[in-house]
Amino acid sequence: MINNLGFKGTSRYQEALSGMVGAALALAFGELVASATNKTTSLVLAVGEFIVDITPGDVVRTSIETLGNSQKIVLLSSITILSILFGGFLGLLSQRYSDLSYTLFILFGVFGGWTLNRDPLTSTTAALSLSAMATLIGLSAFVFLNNVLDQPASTNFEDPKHRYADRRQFLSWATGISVAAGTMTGAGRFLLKDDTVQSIREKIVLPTIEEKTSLENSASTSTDLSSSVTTTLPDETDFLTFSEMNEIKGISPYITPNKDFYRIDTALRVPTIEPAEWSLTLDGLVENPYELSYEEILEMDLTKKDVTLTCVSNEIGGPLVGNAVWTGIPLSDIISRSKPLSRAQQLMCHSVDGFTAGFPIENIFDGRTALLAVGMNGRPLPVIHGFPARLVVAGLYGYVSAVKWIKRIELCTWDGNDGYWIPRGWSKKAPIKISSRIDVPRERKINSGINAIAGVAWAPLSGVKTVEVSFDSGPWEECNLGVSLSGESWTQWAYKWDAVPGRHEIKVRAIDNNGVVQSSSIASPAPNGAEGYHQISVRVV
Ligand SMILES: Nc1nc2c(c(=O)[nH]1)N[C@H]1C(S)=C(S)[C@@H](COP(=O)(O)O)O[C@H]1N2
Ligand SMILES: [Mo]
Repeated sequence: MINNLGFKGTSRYQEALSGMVGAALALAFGELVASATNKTTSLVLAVGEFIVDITPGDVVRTSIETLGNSQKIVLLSSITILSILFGGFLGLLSQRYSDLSYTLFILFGVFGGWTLNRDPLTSTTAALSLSAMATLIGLSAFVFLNNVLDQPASTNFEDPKHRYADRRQFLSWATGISVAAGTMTGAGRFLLKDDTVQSIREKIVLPTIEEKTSLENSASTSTDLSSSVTTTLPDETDFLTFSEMNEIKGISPYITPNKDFYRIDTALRVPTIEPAEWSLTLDGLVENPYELSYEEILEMDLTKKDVTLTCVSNEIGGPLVGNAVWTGIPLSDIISRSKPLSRAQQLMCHSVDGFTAGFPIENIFDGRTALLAVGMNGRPLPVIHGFPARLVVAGLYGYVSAVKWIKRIELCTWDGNDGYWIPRGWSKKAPIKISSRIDVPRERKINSGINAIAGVAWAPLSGVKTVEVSFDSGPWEECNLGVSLSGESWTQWAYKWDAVPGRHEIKVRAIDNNGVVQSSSIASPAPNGAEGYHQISVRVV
């Protein structure tokens, strides 16, 4: 506003501030309602989901597939900051074109509501009411602060003291509303309903399952291996026991503890599902569509299998792989009961969060482990790993099979039915490639003399037959292997190396039980998994 002496009565930053505070309040209200009710996603998250969805797969394929927690935080903070900056722009605009700026503010709210309505976990009613209320509250604060700004502080414009008084009043309102916004966001975090599901989960006791072999005892000594076993102990003597292998400092334990298991998903908000309100639907090209409740699943014939799960985005030597004991129902049982039509080719699996993945129906009848899993390492699935139920299919990358928070299995054809990642540039079929990783030594500087070189290797479904290491591009030398309970899980390996001073390059490769040697060509993760040998360089002193 221009006063009669030609001075601006307010500074630019104050003008911007009114819009920023309005936007912040609207977002904060969204956070509060989302956390307190668990019936809707927050506005910031909904916009984040929209951005993740529209980002072209071939541009940032890998970074989105492996959208890590830190990237999620960066995304959500950027949205928050940009929205508040946009509010600032509207604030500046409002000084000249107030109607236009208020209209844009409302349109911004409509956009938020629209993204919210796309979110599979939010009902249309919830999306509409939350966005309408957030917009109204934000806009009211915006208009109100503008009015405070516009109030002539005094008729005596020459007295600077009065202008300060005016500004002080505005600032205290702006601060007050910002504090309210902060409190709302904080209170929302405090109220988060996730705890309910977490405590329900903690009370669940999975039915005990018949132990199958004697391997169990040797296995359970050093890690929490409450596993069942699919094969017998190999009789070759160069196999080391679990405890011997796990004694090597720094090697990945044979069973990855739940807390260390890698996590990959597109979920900006982890779905929290109460088992009593959940069911799994089987439908599509079937004669007998039906539903299963959590309770019914626990009463069925549960089995335990150890299966290595890995992400297609895992780089050579990367951390996105783990081996766990999964408790669940064979998918073959569940699918047979639905009586698939002969036209059915693919199992399209849907998560409550909208994620989908599809894989060949043959894979559940070809003898491999393919489970509707409810347990991980003897405990109900952790919430981030898919509670109450997920799929685990041996030998297939996670993005085509391992759907977490599953709610529906739809039988369909290959044509015209693609899982989430397929249009984003990843292959439709994705068997896990033979791979090996060096875990030890973790340090890049080691002492000369006897050192352990050790790690893990996996080659589903046939299993790892041999692991070899090569020093400074010299001949391949055979390593000792740890016991692997089946071809579906990884194998620990170790090599006793008499290190001589100097710089050395060490690389590793695996050979599977069919004699297939791990590929030496270099391939990046997209479109169907990385290839190449993991190599480290150490300095021996
Ligand atoms: N609902 C849902 N399930 C999902 C995904 C996802 O984004 N959403 N990602 C898949 C991918 S790409 C992988 S590698 C595995 C990872 O499972 P984890 O997080 O339990 O290790 O989950 C799969 N299941
Ligand atoms: Mo993945």
